[in-house]
Amino acid sequence: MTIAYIALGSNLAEPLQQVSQGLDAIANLSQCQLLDHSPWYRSAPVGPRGQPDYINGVCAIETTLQPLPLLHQLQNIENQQGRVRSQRWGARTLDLDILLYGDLTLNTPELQLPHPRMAERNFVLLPLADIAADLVMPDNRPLTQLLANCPSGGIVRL
Ligand code: A4P
Ligand code: MG
Repeated sequence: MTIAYIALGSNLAEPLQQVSQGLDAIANLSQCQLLDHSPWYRSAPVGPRGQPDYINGVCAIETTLQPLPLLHQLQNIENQQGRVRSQRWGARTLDLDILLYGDLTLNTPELQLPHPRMAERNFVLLPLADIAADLVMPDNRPLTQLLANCPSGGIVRL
């Protein structure tokens, strides 16, 4: 059993409904148990301008799935909720990223762990801290340190 943290994000087609439905779908995955989830946040878009604000949150699961099968299950959920990949960092109905899988560090083209951009993103770090305040990264940096070094604007807790 491994504890993994998953980031949820949406900025299209009723985002709050998309992330809530995504969370339900994660809770229903086989070999996964939902342990906890954060409140939802509204955040200004990072990436291409002119796209709507995002709804973001984080959940914790305990799983016996290996990292790649877990990624594929999450991509299935994204696809079921109408995800179309057109532009990198562009608007999307649902984005599910694996932030951490235990203390595993992985650097393959298909999957990088921890998620390579999580330290720069308050819409990931704040909800993560809501459910795992004492978390320490695989490289021994505490989450509190990442948060202290991350820009703090453009985000509201719902
Ligand atoms: N991939 C590699 N590592 C991972 C991982 N740890 N978890 C690969 C999930 N996927 C991972 O992702 C592209 C590829 O990343 C996948 O095929 C997978 O093999 P994608 O979901 O198809 O495309 P993407 O999400 O547009 O790309 P990317 O680079 O994951 O984007 P980010 O970094 O997730 O950024 N602004 C706000 N406010 N809130 C947001 O949630 N999200 C993004 C997306 C941009 N701006 C945002 C938000
Ligand atoms: Mg993604």
